[in-house]
Parts: sequence; C-alpha cells; structure tokens
Amino acid sequence: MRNTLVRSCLLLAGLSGIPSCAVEDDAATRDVEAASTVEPVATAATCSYSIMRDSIKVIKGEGGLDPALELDVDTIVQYAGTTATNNYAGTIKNGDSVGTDVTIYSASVNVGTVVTHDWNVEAIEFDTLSADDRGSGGGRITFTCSSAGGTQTDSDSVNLGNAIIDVQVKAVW
Ligand SMILES: [Ca+2]
Ligand SMILES: [Ca+2]
Repeated sequence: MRNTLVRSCLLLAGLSGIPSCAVEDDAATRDVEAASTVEPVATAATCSYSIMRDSIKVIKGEGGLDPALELDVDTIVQYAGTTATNNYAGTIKNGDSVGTDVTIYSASVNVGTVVTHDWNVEAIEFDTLSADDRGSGGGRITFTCSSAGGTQTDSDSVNLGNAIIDVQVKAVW
C-alpha cells in the first residue's frame, strides 16, 4: 500500500508538485509507524507481599530472680492447602522479644486482591525439673494488596504452663 502511495506521489510530484501528495505520504508513514509500536495487551499489575514473624515476646517468664523461657516456637503460615514454617529456638528473658521481620512466606497477586492467611503457633517451653510446657495459638491476617504498599499485623498470646508468650505476625506489601 505504501509503495503504491509513494509511487503515486513521485508521479504526481513529477508532473505538478502537488503539495497534498507529501501530506498524504506522511500520513501513510505515520499509520505504519503507529501500527508497529502498539503495546501488547496490558497484563494486570502485580502486588508482592511477605508474611513475616514480627516478634516473639515473653509476657510472663518463670524461674528465679532473672525469669526467662527456654523456647522452641514454630510460626506457621497456611497457604494453598499447605504450610510454611519458621522456627525459633532460644532463651528469651521476661519482657524481651526477638525475631523481628523474619519472612515465612512470600507471594505475588493482582493489585487489589484481598489476601487472607491463617497462621498458627506451636510452642514448647523446656523445663529441667518437670515436664515441658506446650501451647498453641494463632489467628488470621487479612489485607488488600495495594500498589501503595502497607503493613498489617496480627498477634496471639500462648500459655505455656504458668508462662505466657505473645507471637505477632506481619504482612508487608
Ligand atoms: Ca523453663
Ligand atoms: Ca515452664
């Protein structure tokens, strides 16, 4: 098509130099350029997020003048019928907390998706003179994954014998 137009222009220009011919040729060229630079159909923008163990805090310790808990704490995030787990093992003094911003699970969804994850805690507190104390807890964290980004937290207290810990998870997107 364009070759035909160009040939017509040359012919006409040779005969009379008709100005409108050049205009027509430019228009045809622009059409071709526009057709070749059309973007592919846009896919939905994605939003990446992570579910983190924000903290494990000893609310109520046990033992002596410097109460502490000897802990093994699994923080579990449920997704798609399975789980991702992060383990903490260590001693935390009464009132102290550990484990900030430890990623347990990450994913990407379409922007605007309402994301929900159930999460669980399975904890053991070790004792030397009596049976170990075990406890569990958890909750559900829900947020809308937006392009602006944000954070959402959820926490639960877990009783371990006469001791208490508080475990908090955080969604970051
Ligand atoms: Ca103990
Ligand atoms: Ca104990």
